[in-house]
Amino acid sequence: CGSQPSATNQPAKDKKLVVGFAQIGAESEWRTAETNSIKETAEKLGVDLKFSDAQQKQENQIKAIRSFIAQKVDVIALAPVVESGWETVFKEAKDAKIPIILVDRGAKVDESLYTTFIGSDFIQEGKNAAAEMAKLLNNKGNIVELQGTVGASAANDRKKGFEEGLQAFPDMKIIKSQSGDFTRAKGKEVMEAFLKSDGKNIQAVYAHNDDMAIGAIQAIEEYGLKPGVDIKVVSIDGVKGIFEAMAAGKANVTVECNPLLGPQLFDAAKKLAAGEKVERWIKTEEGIFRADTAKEVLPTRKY
Ligand code: GYE
Repeated sequence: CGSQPSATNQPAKDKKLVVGFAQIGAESEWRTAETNSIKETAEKLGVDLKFSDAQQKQENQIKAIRSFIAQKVDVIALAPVVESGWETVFKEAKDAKIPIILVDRGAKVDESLYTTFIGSDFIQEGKNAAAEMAKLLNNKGNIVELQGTVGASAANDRKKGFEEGLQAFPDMKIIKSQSGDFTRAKGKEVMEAFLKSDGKNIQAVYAHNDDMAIGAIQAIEEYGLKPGVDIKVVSIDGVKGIFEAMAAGKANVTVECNPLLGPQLFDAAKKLAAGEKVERWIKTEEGIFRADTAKEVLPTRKY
């Protein structure tokens, strides 16, 4: 007796890190790339990843978080589908002493309820999109906006940043703005409605992600106009699909938003599990890509 090995006897450093990740769903090329990055990195590092797909529903993400708490994971990560409504479940995780990491989208909660946000500056992305739009339109024209998921930080802040950017250009106006839920199908549907009601008056479309822009491009073509020429197209993400559209002259600019967050996520999770501190906001370097270099850049894109 006494020599029986037990998990609790093992030194902490040999224990596998257990991370629960509550993903939003698979609404875009971007999100699929992020999911792949997280799964591949976990596998490579030997992390025990508990992955849950919420199919765009906050209630499913909340259920997943509660199940991670019940399973006593080391760290909980999530991409909050919307910004609000997290207070209660985050407190439950805090009471269970499980650190929370926000991945790619923000949450409006007391800062003590999560450890870090890993992701992009959406306001800056919106500002960059506005500056690019101004160049394409020679500072003048009517823009329609395809917003992301209602209530998502990525939609709220990309809208805010773009509007702030437009303040310097009084002759550029957003004449219509509606959510396309970050998907191609909805982006197309909303763009069709915009074109139907005011097609002759639209000089440009600003889409909060590339997928909706790709949907809008189809709508513009079906309407009989040339996307990228008659109606300029500016969007955010930098997925391969938009590089293909830019190379074909159908889209003009994409503002990059990096989805390959697996390495940063597990680096932070490891530190937190070891009781170390991490930065409140872990940012990534991101560029702006225009149609003129799309062909040449496309083969180097990783997502
Ligand atoms: O831009 C969009 C996705 O949260 C930053 O969500 C992310 C956004 C991304 O569906 O394509």
